[in-house]
Amino acid sequence: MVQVAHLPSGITVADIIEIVERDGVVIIDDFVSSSWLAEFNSSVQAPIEDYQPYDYGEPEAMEFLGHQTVRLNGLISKSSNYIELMSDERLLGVMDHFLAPNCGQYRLNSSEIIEIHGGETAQELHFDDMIWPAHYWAPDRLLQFNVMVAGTDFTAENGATQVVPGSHLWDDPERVATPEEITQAVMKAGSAVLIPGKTVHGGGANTSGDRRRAIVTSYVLGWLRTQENHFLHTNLEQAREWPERVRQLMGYDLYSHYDENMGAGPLGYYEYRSPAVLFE
Ligand SMILES: O=C(O)CCC(=O)C(=O)O
Ligand SMILES: [Fe+2]
Repeated sequence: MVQVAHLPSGITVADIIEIVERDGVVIIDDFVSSSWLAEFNSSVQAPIEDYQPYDYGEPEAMEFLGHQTVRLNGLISKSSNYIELMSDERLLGVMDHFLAPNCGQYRLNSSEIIEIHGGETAQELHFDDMIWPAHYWAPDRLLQFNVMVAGTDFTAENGATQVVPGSHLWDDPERVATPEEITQAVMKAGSAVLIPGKTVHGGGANTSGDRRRAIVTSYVLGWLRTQENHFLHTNLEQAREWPERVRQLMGYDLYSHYDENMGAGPLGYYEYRSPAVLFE
């Protein structure tokens, strides 16, 4: 049976890259410490309990985003230790390899809680790059890269992400995975599954009733619009407290990148200058 490879937490960035290039997915066991996870989980518990189910409008959107699934954004404003996760050196090393060649400066695409509750059905299998037309213009260029840390154990019964190893290399965007090609990212709380934007995946069905919490961090090419509007989830006072690298990842900077293969920018002006002037 097809399975997702597991790597231990002390692994090098080069080893992570090798497996992601081969399989299009990898799990890193014990990616965050239990103390980090306990602190994060306690910070987001209240917003999760306050969550009001939202009518996303179209039935297809409801089906995709889930009828029994809590979805929240803006994690940097919900938990003070989220900064450590989004700027984790191992993750940035992986993004330097997979995203930087297509942009120069990648940034945070979205930060999400996806908590699947009992009775949720399996999400339609998909790949995340499909949301930008640029995927169809240049299908071989990676646009986005998703990292899901397990906030609770991910089990086959509580909705562990379904994933199709090898699908990142498929030529045919219409190809449908056979049941034998699909597996699940079963992992312990604190582990992480890495899923780049061309790999076919989807949330699993929750038949156990135990909540399945994912802490999602995704990165995107710096010249694409981010899925989450970070500027509405944060403000300048908060941004002044962040390290410069975090401000850049959050989009409080000027995007500008020119080399012999690619030019893009400047994008994201503040009064014709870099937003960096606000932090001097
Ligand atoms: O919750 C999951 O396991 C995956 C969710 C997902 O892929 C998505 O919403 O795009
Ligand atoms: Fe997805």
